[in-house]
Amino acid sequence: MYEPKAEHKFTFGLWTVSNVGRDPFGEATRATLPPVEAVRLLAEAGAWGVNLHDNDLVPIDASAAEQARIVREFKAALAETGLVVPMATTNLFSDPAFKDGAFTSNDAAVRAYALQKTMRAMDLGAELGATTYVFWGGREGVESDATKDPREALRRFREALNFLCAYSQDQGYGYRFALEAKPNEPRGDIYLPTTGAMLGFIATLDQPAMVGVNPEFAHESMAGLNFVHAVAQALDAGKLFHIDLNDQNGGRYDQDFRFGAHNYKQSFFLVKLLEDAGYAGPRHFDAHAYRTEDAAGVKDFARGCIRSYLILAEKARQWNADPEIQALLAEINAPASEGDLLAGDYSRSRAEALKAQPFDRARLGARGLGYERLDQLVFDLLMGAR
Ligand code: GCO
Ligand code: MN
Ligand code: MN
Repeated sequence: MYEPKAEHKFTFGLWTVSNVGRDPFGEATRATLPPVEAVRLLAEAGAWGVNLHDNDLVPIDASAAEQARIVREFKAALAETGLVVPMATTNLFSDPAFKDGAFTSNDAAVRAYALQKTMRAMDLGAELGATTYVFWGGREGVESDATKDPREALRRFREALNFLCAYSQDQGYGYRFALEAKPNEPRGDIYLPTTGAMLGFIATLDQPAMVGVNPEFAHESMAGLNFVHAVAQALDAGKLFHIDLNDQNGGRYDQDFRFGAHNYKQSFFLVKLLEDAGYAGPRHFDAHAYRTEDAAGVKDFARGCIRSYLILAEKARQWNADPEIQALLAEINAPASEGDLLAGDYSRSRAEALKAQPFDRARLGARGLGYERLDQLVFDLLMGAR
């Protein structure tokens, strides 16, 4: 019942299962997992695909010959396991060159290097078959606004994306870009901190149709926002090109927990939203195992992400088929006793009729909505008491 299928498009970043458990206070707790082994682990865990930053696969200082060998071995592992690479991205945050940003750095040479590194990473991604290219501007921010004019930063970021859209077209790569927002960490403040901000920014680009978003559960949660609403807005705008699934306990450090680890209820409504909307893109997990885990725990983590999603998808099906729940929903959305006053487009006569319509305000305000009963049914359903 909870078997992953290709149609679910479950993917993981190479960096997720290869995370060695290092944090700002402590060293690695696990051995580095070579990319080829990560692919095998993901295949065993039931993944459909694997995504990567350029340097997850090819070290930043690798020679051309080393790159060729690494890519050859990686492709062999993909062929052996059947995994695909639907998404690629650039590491524009680890190297000290990017300490003050990549595309928004004050240093024009850093900005140029960021463009070069991204074009090369796009070449690599295209070679591996990726069709989505993610932009997460982890270092695109400040600790102090004394250091950078935020309007100038937006202008620089826009110029870089316009250039790279044109590069993708010029090369015939057919990429769709997906912008990933995060409010902070590693910078004190990161520009364009939410999915909503990204959606507004996309409209200012040369080729907005090529660009969408990659919302992440943890990131919207860190900003204190409702992730389900952010994803709904992206869907509504036709811009949900990719999604980063994980979990997070409120506005803490970026926890990147296993999907379903913390927010059962929001995760349920998220899965229900994606399933009901017929979202056809990859269901990508951007999370990592607790620092306490060894290699076996990492596999438990990957299996857990997939299993939690599938269990919640099954719960969403139950919700949609439950007569009591559906009756309550029908009641909530029942037509007004005055008849359908909202049908049709604007016309002067409709406006006049609506202005003249008497409303029993007291009755509207006094009516109980039954939401307590409905919301308790969510709990009952999720806890298996239904
Ligand atoms: C983070 C981000 C990253 C990005 C990744 C791909 O908070 O570290 O979520 O994991 O998703 O760099 O762009
Ligand atoms: Mn993250
Ligand atoms: Mn992410």
